[in-house]
Amino acid sequence: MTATTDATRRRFPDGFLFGAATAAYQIEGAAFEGGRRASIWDAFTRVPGAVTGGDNGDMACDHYHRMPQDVALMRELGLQTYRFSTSWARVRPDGGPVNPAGVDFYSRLVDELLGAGIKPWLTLYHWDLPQALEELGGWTVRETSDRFTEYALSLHDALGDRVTTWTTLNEPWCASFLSYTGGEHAPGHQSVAEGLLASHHLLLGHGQVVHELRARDASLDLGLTLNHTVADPADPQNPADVDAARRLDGQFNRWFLDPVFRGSYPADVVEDVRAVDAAAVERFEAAVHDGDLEVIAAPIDTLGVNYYHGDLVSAEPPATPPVSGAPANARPTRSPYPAPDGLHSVERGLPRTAQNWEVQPEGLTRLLRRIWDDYAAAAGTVLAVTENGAAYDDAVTVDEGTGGIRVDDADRAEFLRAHLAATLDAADAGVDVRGFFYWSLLDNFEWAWGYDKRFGIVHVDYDTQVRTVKHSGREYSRIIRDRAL
Ligand code: PNW
Repeated sequence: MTATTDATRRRFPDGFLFGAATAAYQIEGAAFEGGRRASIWDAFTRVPGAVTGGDNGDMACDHYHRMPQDVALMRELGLQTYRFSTSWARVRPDGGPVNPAGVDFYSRLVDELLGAGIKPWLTLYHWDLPQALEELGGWTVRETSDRFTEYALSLHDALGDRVTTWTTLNEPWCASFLSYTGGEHAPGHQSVAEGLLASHHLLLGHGQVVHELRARDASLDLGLTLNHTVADPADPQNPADVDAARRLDGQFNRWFLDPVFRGSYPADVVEDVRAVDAAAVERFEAAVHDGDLEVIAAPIDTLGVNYYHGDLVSAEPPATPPVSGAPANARPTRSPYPAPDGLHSVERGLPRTAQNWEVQPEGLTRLLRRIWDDYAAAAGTVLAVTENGAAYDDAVTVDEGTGGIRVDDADRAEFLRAHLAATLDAADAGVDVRGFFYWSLLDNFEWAWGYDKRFGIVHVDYDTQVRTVKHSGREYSRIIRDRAL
């Protein structure tokens, strides 16, 4: 028996939704089946040194062929909602005409979920741009925003009668700066100007889709998901460190929050970037047409908040730099920040995950409170934690009794519990946060880290495709059943 009694347990608010998240390229496999064509990730995974182990998503978790069993597993876990993404390269291969087989897969997924009593939470863009569109300039060109809108509308044609929650973009910071400036993600470019242009065209596509879907059906729950950091100055008394924290917060958080909620890019960040690359800012400013920011600032119902960890930053390089949280792949990358000078991470002795990401649950409480106070409350937008999770080197043992395997991931269960508590702390402080999605349901293709890093509450054996619920999955199930910590 545990010491916790019913009276001391913390309950989640009525209506709070518990879920898990995945993304198409990370789990589906069947990369060239059912009419699907190449996405930028199919191309990028073939670039030598881009992904740990040379891994790719050709097979991944084979979810495309195992979807009904995977939904049955979600029902067994007691998930109330499932956040998944649709693959643009499956639905409109090459960015062109609709592929009926691709749409049909998502239609069957939605029916399967509804049949299991699980609410579908659909994300339109989780990074798998059709390679044919990349060859026309990808997100650096404005036309891609229009192609994105057509793609969204074709999915709404097919699923709009059954799917009510639509997220346009997952983490546009990753899809722009990590991909077109840092080069760590597809398409692997390393240009300040391209990162800026991509961020604008992603946001423009988001705004256009919100306008179009709203016009079709005013009852839809529309929004986007951003990833955030919590930037703290190493020495709060040192103005240079305080300024470094401002610049990191600006380039990571406010670059996306300000246009969506306030209809303008943060002027201080524009000037920071201009100081290091004036030509890039000129190209960006020319790409922002009159009226774009009104489109981008279309009111949204739900903001998805993805949180993994914060950053302690100093203006000067610290004596002992912390271990990097990026994969040590052979292909060189650069900083994803357009103005990276004087931004140095400082070690603060927090526990770390297998990716060297810090474990910092209280950061989630502060983040939710800050977004609520500074942006969402005034706009009438509610929040949901659309991703939070951790990679650990899971110890797999054979269960003598069943002959199956066991994964006793106490570290991940503790991570989950601590972040659920942090979410409740924010709710107690008055933040309207309506749900939590663990990342991820399944171990899967972890982008530049390949299959080397496992985030799942369900273990996947990549040789046999056998799924095994981990200890953390059983713990999550219990929490969902009790609606309490
Ligand atoms: C997010 N970074 O990705 C994504 O939405 C998921 O697809 C992914 O699997 C999950 O977090 C875990 O990584 C990120 O380098 C990938 O800062 C990399 C970074 C941030 C988010």
